[in-house]
Amino acid sequence: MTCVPDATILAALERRLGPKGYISDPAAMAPWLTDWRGRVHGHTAALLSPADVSEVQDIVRLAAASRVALVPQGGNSSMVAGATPPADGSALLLSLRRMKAVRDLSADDNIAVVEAGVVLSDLHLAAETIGRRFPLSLGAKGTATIGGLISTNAGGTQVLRFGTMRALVAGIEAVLPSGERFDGLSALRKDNRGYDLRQLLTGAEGTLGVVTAASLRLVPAIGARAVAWVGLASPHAALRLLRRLEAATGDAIESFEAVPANALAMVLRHIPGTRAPLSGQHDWNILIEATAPLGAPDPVEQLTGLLAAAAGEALVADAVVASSEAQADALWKLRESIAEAERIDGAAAKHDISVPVSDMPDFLIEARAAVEERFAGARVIAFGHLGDGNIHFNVQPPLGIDPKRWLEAEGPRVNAFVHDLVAARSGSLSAEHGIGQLKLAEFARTADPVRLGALRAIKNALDPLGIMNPGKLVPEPAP
Ligand code: 2HG
Ligand code: ZN
Repeated sequence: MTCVPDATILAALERRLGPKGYISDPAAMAPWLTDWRGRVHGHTAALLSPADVSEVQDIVRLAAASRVALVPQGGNSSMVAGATPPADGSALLLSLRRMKAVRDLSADDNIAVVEAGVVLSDLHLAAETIGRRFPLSLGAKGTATIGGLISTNAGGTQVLRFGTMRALVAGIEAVLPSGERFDGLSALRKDNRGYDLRQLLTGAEGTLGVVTAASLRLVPAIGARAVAWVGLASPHAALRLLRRLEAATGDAIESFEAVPANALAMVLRHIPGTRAPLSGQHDWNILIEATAPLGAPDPVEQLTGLLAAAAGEALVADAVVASSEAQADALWKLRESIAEAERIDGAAAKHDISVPVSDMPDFLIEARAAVEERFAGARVIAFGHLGDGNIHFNVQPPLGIDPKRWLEAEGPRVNAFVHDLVAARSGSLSAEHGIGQLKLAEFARTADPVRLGALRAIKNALDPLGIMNPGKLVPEPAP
């Protein structure tokens, strides 16, 4: 059990961190106390914003001595309220946003060493300055921070070729729950000294310590890219197209993102400046990005030819390949705005699920029909990372019904129904957003007890006082 922070620890923290690092003004804290979707509201006595690792160590030491819980936070764009403190004020919020130094960029090592508060789009720009690229990207790139991306093992729209954050973390610096600094920043390509602490801390959602910096893998800069928007009849046709494009282009295909007709319509309705890329309506749309290294032939011609051939065989109904960077950006905006458009559209039961890639087309058709039959009027918006077998299978309330009340009444049943369909295909109820607090109950309900037991054993070994982000990721054993 942790303790509510008392006046003694608050005064000690205020002394140590000074006015920039210790914030207790409710108005200044307010934006960081509600999750991105506005579903969960937290409360805290203070927002701690350390400037360097030694300040993080002192915060953790003081918290451990008083058994006060800490909730680490980056850009506050968690989809599962993983960085929102509890409503009872029992935890302190630990923001890493002031720690935003790019400590090193090495073209020889293909490595960037950056602090946890660096925003993803700033890392993209920093890598460009040495002719390299950081290949992970997602809609929230302007706010998501490296610490948060690591702590949630973020995915995004470029995972197909380079993997999730896990594959890109070459080294980590973290403050462990004891207050000790773990220096694992050395970006060794080979290192077999047993359990990999870098990987343990990646995806740990701040429950095993505070990630303060990381060494991240860079890849060669892009010479040119081809971005296409394809209309087709089914997810089965889409998957066949993906495999055909991969076979023809080697590893040039970096993104293969599915956008059903209803998701596209929602973006066009809510996001200013967007317009439909194809003249007709298609049940399914795919956003494809293919890249070529510097000096290699432009991929536009090859992708155009491959899509024309696929259209000749009726695999593709219609397609457009962007003829300028501005057009390519406009196509990407359609895909990257879905989450924002859905947020504007209203509350939904969100499911970030994965099944084996080859099962996903059947799952999409069958699960949608099953949900719509079981929950009359419910509307399924299922979009995302088809090439990774990861779809955001979101369920909107029936029209004409108070959405909040419907979700309160039916949400838990909808979640269980969808997650059981996923489990029947040996899938995961969290492909990329993590467990946080919003998936905790369903994780506890559906997870193999062996997995839960191992998770709890690791958590207890590293954080015996339970001060690191309690109530997230690791379900409590049933009483
Ligand atoms: C995406 O792929 C994000 O756009 C958000 O992971 C998904 O809002 C969602 O459900
Ligand atoms: Zn996603």
